[in-house]
Amino acid sequence: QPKLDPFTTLLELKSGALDPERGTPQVRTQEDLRGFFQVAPEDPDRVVYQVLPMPVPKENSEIQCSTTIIEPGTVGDEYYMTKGHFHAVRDRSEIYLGLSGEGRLILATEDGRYRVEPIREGTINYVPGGWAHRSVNVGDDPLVFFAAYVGDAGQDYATIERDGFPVLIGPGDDGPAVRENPTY
Ligand code: PAN
Ligand code: ZN
Repeated sequence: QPKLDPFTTLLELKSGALDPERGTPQVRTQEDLRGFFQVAPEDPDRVVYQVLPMPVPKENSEIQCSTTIIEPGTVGDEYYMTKGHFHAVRDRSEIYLGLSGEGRLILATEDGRYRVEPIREGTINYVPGGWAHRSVNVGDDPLVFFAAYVGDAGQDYATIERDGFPVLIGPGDDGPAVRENPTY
């Protein structure tokens, strides 16, 4: 017998809003990102990003999905970004679909290889298992994308909090600049 009933939710493509909301939005402030940016929060209560979930059981027979909305802004020399994570079950993969704004997706392996990919309206980023991933808003408007991933993937934030990513992205002379992370 099927475990779940079908459902339909309207995703507003520009804003990322879900109607009806299907779970409690997860709100991340500058304070929540302490230890992920290179410097301490400048305006601790300010919202950096929100994740609007469509929860299903966290099992590998299911597909988790959500929209992420990252506000424009910076802390120190870095653009607003997500914490970033490896999947707790390392080989679990994910797909991002860009909806609006301008962003970058930083991906990194545990042995230090990295890639920087674009996120904007219409991009589809494939995040293979084993690659940590962090999204960065490099534009002046909110960055919005939809994510779908294997249901039991889970998120390992601790490894990123300890080691960071090989590169950082912040404002440069000719737009967004990718710099080596001195503390990686
Ligand atoms: C995404 C992320 C979301 C927020 O749904 O969870 O963009 O980023 P952090 O989880 O790094 O705070 C995803 O990659 N899920 O696996
Ligand atoms: Zn993920």
